[in-house]
Amino acid sequence: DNWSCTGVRPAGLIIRQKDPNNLEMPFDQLGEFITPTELFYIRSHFPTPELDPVAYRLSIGGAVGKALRLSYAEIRAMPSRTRVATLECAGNGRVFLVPPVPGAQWELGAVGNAEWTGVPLSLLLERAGLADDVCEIVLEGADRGMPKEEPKPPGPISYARSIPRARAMESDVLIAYQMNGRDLTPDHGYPLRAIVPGHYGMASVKWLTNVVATTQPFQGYWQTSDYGYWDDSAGVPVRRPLAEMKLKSQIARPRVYETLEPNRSYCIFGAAWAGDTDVTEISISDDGGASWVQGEFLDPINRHAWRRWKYDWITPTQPGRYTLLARATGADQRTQPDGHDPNFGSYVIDHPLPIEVFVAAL
Ligand code: MTE
Ligand code: MO
Repeated sequence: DNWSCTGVRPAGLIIRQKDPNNLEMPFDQLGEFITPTELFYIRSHFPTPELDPVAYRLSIGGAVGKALRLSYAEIRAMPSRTRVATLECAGNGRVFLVPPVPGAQWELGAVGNAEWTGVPLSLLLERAGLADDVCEIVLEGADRGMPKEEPKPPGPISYARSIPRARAMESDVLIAYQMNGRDLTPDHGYPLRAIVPGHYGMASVKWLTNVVATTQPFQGYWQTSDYGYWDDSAGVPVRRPLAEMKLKSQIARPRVYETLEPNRSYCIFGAAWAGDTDVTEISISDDGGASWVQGEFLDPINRHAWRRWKYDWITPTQPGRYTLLARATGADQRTQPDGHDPNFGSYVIDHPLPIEVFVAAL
């Protein structure tokens, strides 16, 4: 009956778009710390490319001393690192925005936490030798097509994103070939993908074929038109690329419109994460934010990985509708904002998302 903390987990994903594959995890199936690969959301702009690992080459070029072309076997023979990182799509939670905005109507499940194994990108960049004036590293995938939104480029383009040079040189940025101890699945980027821990998912380029060192900020479609926001902190709005995931928490159980027995114990269960700070506190409200209580974490702090949390709730005795909220606080004492910032358009839905439930009459 009360399965909220037991981790019962029927497998399966929800289709948001059939082709290309855009599927989300039913977030009420949150269980273990590591999201099983078969439950991990898939977000692809174009059909999954079929890449032959024998013919496959990864090019490292641009403003480097010595351009490299590496085979899959060569990459796999290099020193590797394994780390856990949470990936969240910048549009996760979009269905909660009122009025509705265009784009895949993600509920809570365009987020997951996996263990990634691969070669630190810094190792490859050190081998290639970055020119002094390199400011960014562009990551390009093998998938190509016409983007959906205006302004459209003159012809098909490959999916590409950049990260700042300093970030690219951090040892936790991986050219990954394994997810949860197995070779990447085709939808998750086989044979190789980037993993940029702490950044929204769009930075973790799948089917990675080109790494390009640039001396100018990259102006690609998914860096400027899409996955960008308006920064008006200087008084004049400036378009900037999305980067670090914002502090956020989500309730996995109960589910939206779940009906609960009155005056019973119920384990409210969820997860919280952040891109550039550690999550240190979790607060829960059962009255739409009028009052808050502290929940407890089930996972220790582990930079760039989420922390699952719970709160042992006694459901109200009064029947009716209740709005549950969860709000995380970071090590820097920041908390989630009250509402969505329109400067982020249809992205960065980082305010506490209301989960409405019903308490039945006795
Ligand atoms: N990489 C390529 N080549 N093509 C893509 O469409 N989508 C990005 C990113 N990497 C994408 C990509 C986005 S928007 C997200 S949220 C993550 O991949 C999703 O990774 P996943 O499908 O493994 O969950
Ligand atoms: Mo995304």
